[in-house]
Amino acid sequence: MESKKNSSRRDFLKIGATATIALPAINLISCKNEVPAIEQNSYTQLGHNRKFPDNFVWGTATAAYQVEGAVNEDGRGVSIWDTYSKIPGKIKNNDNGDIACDMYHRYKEDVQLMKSIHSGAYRFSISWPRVFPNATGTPNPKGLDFYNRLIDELLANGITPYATLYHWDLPQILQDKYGGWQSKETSKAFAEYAAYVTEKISDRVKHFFTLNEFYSFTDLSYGLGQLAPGLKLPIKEVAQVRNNAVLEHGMGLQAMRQVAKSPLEIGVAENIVTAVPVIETKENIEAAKKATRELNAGLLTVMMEGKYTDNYLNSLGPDAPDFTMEELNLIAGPLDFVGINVYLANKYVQAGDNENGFELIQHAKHHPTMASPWHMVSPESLYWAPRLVMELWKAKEIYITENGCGATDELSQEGQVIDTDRVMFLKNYLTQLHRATSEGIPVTGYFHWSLMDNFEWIFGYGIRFGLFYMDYESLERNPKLSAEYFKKVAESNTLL
Ligand code: GBH
Repeated sequence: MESKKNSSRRDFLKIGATATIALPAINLISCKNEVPAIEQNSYTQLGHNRKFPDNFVWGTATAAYQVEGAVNEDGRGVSIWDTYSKIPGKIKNNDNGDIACDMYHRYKEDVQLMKSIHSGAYRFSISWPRVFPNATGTPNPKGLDFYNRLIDELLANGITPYATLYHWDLPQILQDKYGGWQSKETSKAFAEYAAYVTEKISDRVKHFFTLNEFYSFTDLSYGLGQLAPGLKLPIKEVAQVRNNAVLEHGMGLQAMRQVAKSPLEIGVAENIVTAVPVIETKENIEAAKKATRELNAGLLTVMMEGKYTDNYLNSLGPDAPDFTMEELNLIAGPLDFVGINVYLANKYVQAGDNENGFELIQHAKHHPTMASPWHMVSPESLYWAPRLVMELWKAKEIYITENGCGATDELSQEGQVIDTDRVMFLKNYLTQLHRATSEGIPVTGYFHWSLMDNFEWIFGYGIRFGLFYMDYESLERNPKLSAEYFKKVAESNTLL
């Protein structure tokens, strides 16, 4: 018989077969409203339409090195992140991705987690050194098999796979032989790998991202020394690394189209430098547009326009990269959509009485941040980033390929994670996304970063980005309150 105590608990979050968390009797959390009740909430009464467009894609995202673990299994080669994370002092607590979430073995359970929160799409990345342990040459069939199993499992559960071909885990051999992205040899190798994977999986996967976050794996990795391989090269070399990275994207794109089994949708997943008008006047909006173009000149702008801006080349002067017209044409190969990772307003902007027509404004000293020190709270970024991409480059289809926040979540003794910070974050950011879609800005889908807590690069396992809490000892996954929030939004396709 159910004890009185249990039956008085007013709610259970039923998320997946493995995870049911009981909520306390007190009315702390309003998750009782079933979906139809949404129609009666105060916003609809006020006449606001809180629906997202029909067929809006609600998904979750992860990346290979951050979740898979199994780094020495089935013939996987070494990546620069294996090497870098083993250098003492580089990663908080000297954590590494050897085990991570062990998704390599637990992917079936994880697909059920997705299903349980109505994540209708899943953005994952393919580990290049799993598929080609030596970067090129003879593929390792067991490596690709893992992705075949994962894709089949997703499709069997009605979840659309979105594959990213590169999320920073460069085969170490390319770093050793050519200095990684310092050489166009790496761009060529990527095209070979991208074509191979596309040929093998494009019978089932229709959406691809070439590379994730150019700025991170170029500037932050080769210029500022923060991410693997941790180099601090002079600006001329960094500008060349950027050029090689966008070239790699272009070469990959071309190679992928040639081998595709059916028409594919291919795009990028770029952490656009987001400029937000500090006060939304006409002049400041115009300024934010100009700033967006210049702040992304070496990466997204050249991919969209097929040329570097005059400002970019002039400001680099003798440090400008070597490139040819033919390369520029490849770099600007047509995309089916633009994917942007949006976490924050990197810069606030106002109109400026200067040559550029804009001024960048520093964030105030105590501008609030989420748990990651870089993560300035700025929900308007999720409106302005897609709006300016649409206005600047006439993008017809835009995906938010990542958005989310880190927190120092804790599992209570009752097995709950009440992450009010993440729920607050999501409500505010999604309000701005809704503003965008209701104005007709063509955002097709939203991928939450991340499905579950994982290896947060140099921050190790200390900062958690998941909708599911990971117990790194038992590898048990537990839904957080934010998982419930995501689920309700996704299943009703409505802002809550
Ligand atoms: C994304 O990067 C990544 O694609 C993803 O893998 C990652 O887990 C997720 O976001 C959360 O971070 O503190 O000055 O060294 C988001 C963009 C670029 C933000 C690198 C953090 C480090 C800044 N990131 N940046 S710093």
